[in-house]
Amino acid sequence: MRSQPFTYELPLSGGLPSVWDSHTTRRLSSMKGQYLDQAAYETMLAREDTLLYEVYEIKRPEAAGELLQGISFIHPGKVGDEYFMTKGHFHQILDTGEVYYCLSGQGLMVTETPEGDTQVLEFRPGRVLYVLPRWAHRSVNTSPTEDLVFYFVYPANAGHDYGTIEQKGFRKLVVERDGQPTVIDNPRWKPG
Ligand code: M6P
Ligand code: ZN
Repeated sequence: MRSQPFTYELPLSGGLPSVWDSHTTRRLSSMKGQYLDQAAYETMLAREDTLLYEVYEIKRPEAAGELLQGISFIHPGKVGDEYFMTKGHFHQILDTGEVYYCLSGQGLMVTETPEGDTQVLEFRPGRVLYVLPRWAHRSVNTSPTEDLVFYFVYPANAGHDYGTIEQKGFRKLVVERDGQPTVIDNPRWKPG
């Protein structure tokens, strides 16, 4: 791990960073129960365990004061009418935020608090999205053809809490309606 201040390149066009330490890939099989159209999910999975998104990260100690950063590529596609998206998470240390900088593509970020406030932010190249502490976040690629590519940075000790979202999902979903990305209430979301 680097022990001196360092630099690296992030292509503004959305290409690979010039350095990274870990490359995480997430496939359809890791999203069980997350997509609304379960039949479409099963049919698609039976055909192929499609690659949905990839994260390149610069390793840092998971210590207070350090910042974790990297670049994510969400590939284009849909499961039924619902666009490819990240699992989404709260931070384990709930009171920690995150900054995203969109490099290329188009998409939406679905966010919500444990109390049920929701907010959907739009990714555009050159736009910063600031996720407040306490807000769960999921990134959705709404382009039919292009990757959604963004840089992210968050406190290295924040951790990922996936459990709540895996069990309950997000309150809002992003689906295609009449050819347009549309935010709908998650019909399967239940309080408690
Ligand atoms: C962003 C960051 C990462 C996160 C990744 C994928 O790049 O928030 O910390 O891991 O998205 O999202 P998820 O972990 O929810 O699958
Ligand atoms: Zn996060």
